[in-house]
Amino acid sequence: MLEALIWDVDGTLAETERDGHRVAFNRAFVECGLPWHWGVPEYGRLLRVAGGFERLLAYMDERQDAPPDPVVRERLARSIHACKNHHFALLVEQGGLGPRPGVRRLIEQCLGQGIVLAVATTTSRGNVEALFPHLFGAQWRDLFRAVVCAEDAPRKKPDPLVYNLVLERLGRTCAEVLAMEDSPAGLAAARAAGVACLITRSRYFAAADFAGAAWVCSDLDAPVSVSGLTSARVDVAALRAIHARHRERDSGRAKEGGQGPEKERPR
Ligand code: XBP
Ligand code: MG
Repeated sequence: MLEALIWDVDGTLAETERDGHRVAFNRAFVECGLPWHWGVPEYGRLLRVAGGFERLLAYMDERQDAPPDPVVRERLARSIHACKNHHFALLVEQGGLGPRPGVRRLIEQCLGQGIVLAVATTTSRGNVEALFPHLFGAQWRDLFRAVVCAEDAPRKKPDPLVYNLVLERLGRTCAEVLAMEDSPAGLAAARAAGVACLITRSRYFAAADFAGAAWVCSDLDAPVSVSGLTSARVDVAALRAIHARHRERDSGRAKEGGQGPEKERPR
């Protein structure tokens, strides 16, 4: 039985990467006096690394002009990252990073039908606190039973830590919840925690392979047809049907002893 929905943030609740974090990183490079710049395609490549701090370290590994000393490198990454998050908050204030289609509607429908909501994100807590008032209003904290961020879960996605912490705080088992994600790392983290995962493709992962997802769609306002249920968009009934079918398949695979990769679900 579906009891809770766990939301990823970046790319799932809002398209924050290309015009948010990426722009903020570039402004931080300028402010820190660094001749670095992340264009749209390069940032898409760097997004394979979850976590802005880890992404900076991975980038420095590629740069001849990065400090050779690992301690100096880490200190530099921390100061760039803090500066970046300051610029991200300013960008959020300027507007333009609104919720993705269907997000507000589905959140209201879930709350109205007793589905508990939570957040499992790799992003820094400060970014959630900057973004969420603009997505959900000043009372956003009332919407989510648990909000687990980078500071709570230092091992970033695809590590399942963030999902396991949310399950613990909700007091729920992995069989009772559904994750909403946009990236392969997010899908892998949810699946490693035993959680069924619905994918809403974000810009940077429009063509990614999401084998193992319970459902893949372009966004939450896309039609759903699953187990005899058809719906004009992803609503609570669709979530329940997607979750139930995935649990049946998961238990079926467990009985056969196989973990064979599933075919990606059609839109
Ligand atoms: C996506 C990430 C984050 C953001 C940047 O998080 O990987 O690192 O790109 O945020 P999500 P930070 O799990 O919400 O998709 O710089 O704070 O890490
Ligand atoms: Mg994401």
